[in-house]
Amino acid sequence: MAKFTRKNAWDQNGTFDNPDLLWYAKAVGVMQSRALNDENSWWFFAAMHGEQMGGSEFPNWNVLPGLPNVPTTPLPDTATINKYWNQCQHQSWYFAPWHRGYLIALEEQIREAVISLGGPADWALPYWNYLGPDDQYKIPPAFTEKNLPDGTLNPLYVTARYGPKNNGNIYIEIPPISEACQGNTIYTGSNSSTSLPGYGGPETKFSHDGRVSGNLESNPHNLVHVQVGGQDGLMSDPDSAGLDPIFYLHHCNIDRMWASWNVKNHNPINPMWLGGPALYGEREFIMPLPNNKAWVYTPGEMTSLARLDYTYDDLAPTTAPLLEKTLSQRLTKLGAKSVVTETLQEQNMNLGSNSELVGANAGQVQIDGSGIKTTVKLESSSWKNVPNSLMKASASSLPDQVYLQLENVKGTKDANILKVSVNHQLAGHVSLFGLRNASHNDGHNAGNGLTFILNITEIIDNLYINNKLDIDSLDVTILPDNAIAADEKITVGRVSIYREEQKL
Ligand SMILES: [Cu+2]
Repeated sequence: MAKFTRKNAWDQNGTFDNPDLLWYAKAVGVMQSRALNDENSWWFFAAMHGEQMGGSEFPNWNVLPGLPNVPTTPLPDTATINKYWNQCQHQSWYFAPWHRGYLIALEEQIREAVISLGGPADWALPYWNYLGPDDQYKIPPAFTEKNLPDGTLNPLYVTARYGPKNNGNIYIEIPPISEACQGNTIYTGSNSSTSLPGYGGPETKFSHDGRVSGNLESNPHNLVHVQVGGQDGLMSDPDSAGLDPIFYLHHCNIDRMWASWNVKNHNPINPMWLGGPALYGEREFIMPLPNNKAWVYTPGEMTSLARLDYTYDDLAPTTAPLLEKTLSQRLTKLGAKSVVTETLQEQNMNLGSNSELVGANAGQVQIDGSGIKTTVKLESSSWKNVPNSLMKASASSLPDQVYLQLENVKGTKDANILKVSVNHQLAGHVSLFGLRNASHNDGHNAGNGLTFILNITEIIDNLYINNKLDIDSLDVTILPDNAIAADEKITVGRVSIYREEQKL
């Protein structure tokens, strides 16, 4: 039996009647009362996720609005900063395991504070399951109360948290937010149930700001961040997100989804994933523990909840569609006589190794508030493989998958969501969480921006069924969810289309 069980924050209606939330609030207050240079402080923990809001001086939080009152002094020494701060892993296959270790370290700090206040010794971090039934899509009410039941200020209350409509009403929208990624069967790579780059993300080195998010990271993770934070909210940027106490309940749910996915599916066995970025000669994952010891961990040590001595009250796999069923449905729709009865083999491919560019637009476009439309020219010699594969589709000759890419998207703010359509059919929503960092010239990613991959296979199938695939171009529209400020510029380097062969 695991020592600690993480439970649903919406128990007791998500109010302070839920003891997990009341003790969390009080303990967050304890951590917030410590100085920035104290490794056990709330501020130090947020800075470990990230703190580079602009400029080059540590930490760059002086631009942040409202509660909590975030200190920017006194600083730890430079060696401590370089060892601990700006560690979070994004757009990477390390996303899930790095955040698991981060949550464990924060949970130990909070539990220590809970115990010091006379609370339960088995306190565990609650999760916010925004995809659960009834009112759970709303932020638990304990986070929006200005005061605790005893009348003191509520440390869970944050002013810079604006919600999807920027009016302070905090909830997430379903759709576009979904648990569809839970139907994936491959951590890195693709198959008929897993879109590129895979459930857990692409193979990377240490990736504090990267290029392509994995499917769990894209949706729900990135979308939830931006919808909770809204324009300029703490949650909308990785370099301020760790300051908002709801952050850890969001990540606890992402961690729970990963654990639930592992009931049926396995993590990478690649030694470079298991060993982590230290194997590339880069920074190791390291967290301060309450006993003033430093804890170094690897992704390989994060794969078993039992070994980490915690569990969740609910790890039931989701109802996301099974691979064989979806592929059979697709073949039937395309008119194939036979359906798939065997289980597909896993193709553990790296991004793009089995795909071919079939078209691109003229080049860089700038997104404005009313959205843009761009035409993707299709290269007839390579494009014709797509209708051919759909025509021949059968259980022994699988039809192609087709992807749309928004390449090298750059900008100065993370708080937006782009709605992408192809020939007037919705291709998907992408969250710009991480955009600012990925666009910095001094970032790890050399300022190349973010790249988004959208699976548009169903749109192409529908065009084929309606005899509309004999075409030389596709129209792509990109529409922002929120207004774009006059001083803000969002550009897309190129819009491209790829086909990917499927193998049995
Ligand atoms: Cu996050």
